[in-house]
Amino acid sequence: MLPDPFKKLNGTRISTKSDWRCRRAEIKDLAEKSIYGPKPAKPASVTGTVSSSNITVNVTDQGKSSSFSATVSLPSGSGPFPAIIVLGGLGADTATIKAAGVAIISYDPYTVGREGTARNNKQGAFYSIYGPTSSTGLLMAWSWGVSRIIDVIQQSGGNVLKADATGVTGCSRFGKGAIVAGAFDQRVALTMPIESGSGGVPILRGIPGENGAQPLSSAYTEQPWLGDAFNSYTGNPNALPVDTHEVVAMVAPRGLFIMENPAVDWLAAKSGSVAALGGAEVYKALGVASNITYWSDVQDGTHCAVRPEWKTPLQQNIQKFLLGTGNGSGVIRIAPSKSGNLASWRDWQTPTLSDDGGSTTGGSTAGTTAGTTAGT
Ligand code: MCU
Repeated sequence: MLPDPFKKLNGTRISTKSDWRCRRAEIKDLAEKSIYGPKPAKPASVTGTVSSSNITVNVTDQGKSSSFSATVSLPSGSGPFPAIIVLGGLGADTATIKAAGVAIISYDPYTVGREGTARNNKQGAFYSIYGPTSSTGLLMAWSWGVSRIIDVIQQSGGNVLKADATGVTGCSRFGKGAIVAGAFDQRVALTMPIESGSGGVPILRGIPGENGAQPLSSAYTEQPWLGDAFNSYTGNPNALPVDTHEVVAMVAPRGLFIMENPAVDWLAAKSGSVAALGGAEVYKALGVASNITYWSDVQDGTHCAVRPEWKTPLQQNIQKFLLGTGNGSGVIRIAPSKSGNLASWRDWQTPTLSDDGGSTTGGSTAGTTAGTTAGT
């Protein structure tokens, strides 16, 4: 059974919308401790520059420094522009994004957390500061890099890129990074993981029972994506104090567009649908069901293909959460071949949360940056 996202550690269930902020902080803590490893608090110093072609980031924390950069590609027209941070360059429909008037920030996550290293010798700009034996996995290191890019954009004065309209996307291993980046920084206005597979959106409890899905032990060992602490759960995800439906829910009330591929069993789209449906219950309880879209009903089975089915929902999500020009409703469109059943995974029901004047549930992009995880 999936943990009850509405039940606090003290055993009581939340009753108001603004209670979600406290519960989200609990989920954040549990997810760091058991799945991803800790995300350090905002560093002592972050500096950098934003130009029409480049973003530089310099970080100092705990007496150590490191730097990385990302490239910028502006759409036509005059700025400042919203921007989408594309992790790793795979799968993103950059033509549609730019045609919508949104800049692309091409971010190479490997500069911040390299692959191909042993767990006790992690490398990259994150580990130069927090140490090669840090227990934090690459996905969280990559997400820390996203947060530092947003720090620099916010400090830049907003002439080139808008400070309050940043999205994040990526496919495959970078889809795993995209959901973590959006869940762990409340300043991300639109989160769009693509075909993220095991260790990404799909419920961890569902993967052992899903035909052909990448086993948890494989996701743990293939690269140090997940935190070292996840080692004790690869054979027993039922012991986890959280699951990814709650990571999905951490994005609420902000924009979330999950894309999955039903043709490749390895990608665990059935467990992905359960994570989305479970997380959508939190969106519903907060009164923002229309802010989450899940779409796995696609024709082309090529991993990380740019797909025609996703073009319109991509445009609608951009309009609603980055441009502030649209109010499209969310869509849940699950491929029949990879359709999970939330009812068989939960023994909790979704409460009616009362309004209490809290700011946790801001409708689109406005008002959603407040939260205990902002800026970390
Ligand atoms: C879905 O993401 C991964 C998958 O977890 C790996 O097993 C496989 O090697 O690579 C996928 C990927 O990142 O493809 C680009």
